[in-house]
Amino acid sequence: MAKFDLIIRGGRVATAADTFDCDVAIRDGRIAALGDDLGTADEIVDARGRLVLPAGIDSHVHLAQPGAPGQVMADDFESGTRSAAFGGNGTVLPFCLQRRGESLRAALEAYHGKAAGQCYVDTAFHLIVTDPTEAVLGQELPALVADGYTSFKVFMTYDGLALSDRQMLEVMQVGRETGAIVMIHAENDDAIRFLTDRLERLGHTAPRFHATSRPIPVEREATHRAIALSEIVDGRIMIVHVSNRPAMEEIRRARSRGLPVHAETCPQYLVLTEADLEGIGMEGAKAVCSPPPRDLASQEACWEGLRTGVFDVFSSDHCPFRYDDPAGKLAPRGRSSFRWVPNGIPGIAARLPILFSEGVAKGRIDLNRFVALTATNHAKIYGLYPRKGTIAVGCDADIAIWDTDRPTRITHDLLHDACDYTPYEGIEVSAWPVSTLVRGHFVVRDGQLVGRKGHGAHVARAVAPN
Ligand code: DUC
Ligand code: ZN
Ligand code: ZN
Repeated sequence: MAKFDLIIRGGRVATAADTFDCDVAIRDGRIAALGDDLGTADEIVDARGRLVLPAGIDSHVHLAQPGAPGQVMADDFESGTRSAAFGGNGTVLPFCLQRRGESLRAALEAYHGKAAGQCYVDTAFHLIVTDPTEAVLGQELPALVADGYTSFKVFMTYDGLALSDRQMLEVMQVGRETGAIVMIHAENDDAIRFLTDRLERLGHTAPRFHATSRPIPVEREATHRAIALSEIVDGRIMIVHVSNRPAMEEIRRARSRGLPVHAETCPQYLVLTEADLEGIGMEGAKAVCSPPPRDLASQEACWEGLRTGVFDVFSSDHCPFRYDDPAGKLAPRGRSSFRWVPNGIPGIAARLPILFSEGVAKGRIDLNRFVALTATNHAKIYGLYPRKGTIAVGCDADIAIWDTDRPTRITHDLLHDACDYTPYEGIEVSAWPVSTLVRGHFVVRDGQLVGRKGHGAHVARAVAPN
């Protein structure tokens, strides 16, 4: 009998700490040995000339999330996790949205129902808290943390989602007491409403005014306030989808005072700008997300933040809506104002090739930082480490095999999601994750889907150490 199930032979392996040439042996879904001459295996995969990296963990994705009336998210768990696998990811963390009046348990049951048997890669849910009742705060959240749902998201804007400062404090206090991390969508709701109403009165309704309605101070103020609230309860927070330098400065200042403030940025803030919201008719709606893409200086700031550690994680914020679809972006609710365009863009498959090509290949970040930003730090912060997020003996064999000499023009058909466009159409990348393994099984192999729908499992998470 062969010693191992699979050996990935001859590749260059990188973790968040080291880069080394070795073979990777897998048994029963886990990494069983690293080294040379590891012995026999049922299957040997030749990875010479390839990079062998921890599969990506994308800790910010929206799949099958209910939205405003008439809006339908393009990806369900099947198409979303399929696209994730084509983009080199082994685990994704989608949000489970509590609707007001609904219990979190009921919301979770519905999400598990949608995901069961549908996933190609592993999943773990964050909980979006929109209705922090006494029962939610006192009973449901602590019990759910104990069950392995160790992160909550709260919104400072959006009808039906936004919490008051008091409510944010209540949720953060539960985070403090249970060890869960609270993720924050930081934008000032009143300022957005004020600006949106004014723009509409002036007849400024084209998609490009989405950015005008959410300028940088809207994000900076809310980031500052979220940090101050977390300081009051001494809680650990993650500021998600940070788009610009002034917001980064708030985070940097908080860290320099020793506060446990984490931060995330996303591909749209590296390669898109406000100009992508322009275009004929509603074309710019394809780039409508919040916070909006900014300018070239903001892109540079975000690169600096990735390099210097302001950002712990780089996620896609995959939030897919079709464009030419009654439930999508073109004519939301039959109207053509940016106000009604569903906020969010797809990116689950494009995230890693973009960061690798623009970051590692162009010398902005090194390979080990790439691994930290795309896998290891997600696992550490969200309680999946050391089971996931690195290549070491005993870990789940979640691995992406990369061709780093593969000039590719991103087109929507490469991404295998259920959207009808990508905002990254036409971007040239130099590398692509050609194979993805989840717990030792190929999901994508040499660019072909070979995995079994249903192989992806839900993973209970620990509370991460401070
Ligand atoms: N916030 C997100 O996290 N995703 C998409 C839209 C939004 O506002
Ligand atoms: Zn958000
Ligand atoms: Zn999001």
